[in-house]
Amino acid sequence: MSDPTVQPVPTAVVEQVDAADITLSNPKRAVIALGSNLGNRLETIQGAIDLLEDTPGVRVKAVSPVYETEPWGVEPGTQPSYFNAVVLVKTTLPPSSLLERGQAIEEAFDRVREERWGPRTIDVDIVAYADVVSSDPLLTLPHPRAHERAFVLAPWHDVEPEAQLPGLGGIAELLAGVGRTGVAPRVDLELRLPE
Ligand code: A4P
Ligand code: MG
Repeated sequence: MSDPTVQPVPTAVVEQVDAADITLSNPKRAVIALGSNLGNRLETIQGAIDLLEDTPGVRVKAVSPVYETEPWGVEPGTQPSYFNAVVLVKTTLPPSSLLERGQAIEEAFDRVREERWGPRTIDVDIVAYADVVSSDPLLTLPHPRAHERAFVLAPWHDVEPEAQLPGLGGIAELLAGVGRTGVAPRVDLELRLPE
């Protein structure tokens, strides 16, 4: 007779682990840069963070301080200053879906694309996804200009000082190389980690 204290082993559950389960139990880390220079910049960046957290398969793990930064890539004095921040996420979404979600969040804040590097309510850039390196113009990883931008490196460094940009080295060294000109922490302002 069988021993009633021995529980049956749920073999079916063990055997049914498939590729989707493996992805779900193996989230990747990604670094997302947020920038805004139109409208209520702080509120918009917080709204984008909250929408990221609301995304199935995305968890926001860290939110950087806010920096006020001089517009990069345009004539001085022709655009309002930016607020920039960086968030660290864990995600089960593949890079392409994370990009799509970022673009949907830009749409939600009525982002208008009229010119490259034009002013915007919100820009959602994927700075890095795990250690993926890709030159695909639709999603270049790491972001092709992140390593030369203090407005990405400074807030990222605050939340993850030991981080590396895949293929490009430590962000502390990269930040030391570019310097902090035009990038000032707004210690009077704070972004929240979604609950
Ligand atoms: N794309 C390719 N790789 C990526 C990636 N890693 N993350 C493609 C996000 N998008 C990526 O982007 C254009 C296309 O880039 C997308 O369709 C996507 O498939 P966009 O957001 O439509 O246009 P954009 O942002 O005007 O162009 P671009 O070249 O991405 O601009 P950047 O480099 O993002 O620069 N100054 C300050 N102080 N702070 C800023 O935040 N941002 C910019 C925008 C310029 N100056 C700034 C700031
Ligand atoms: Mg962009």
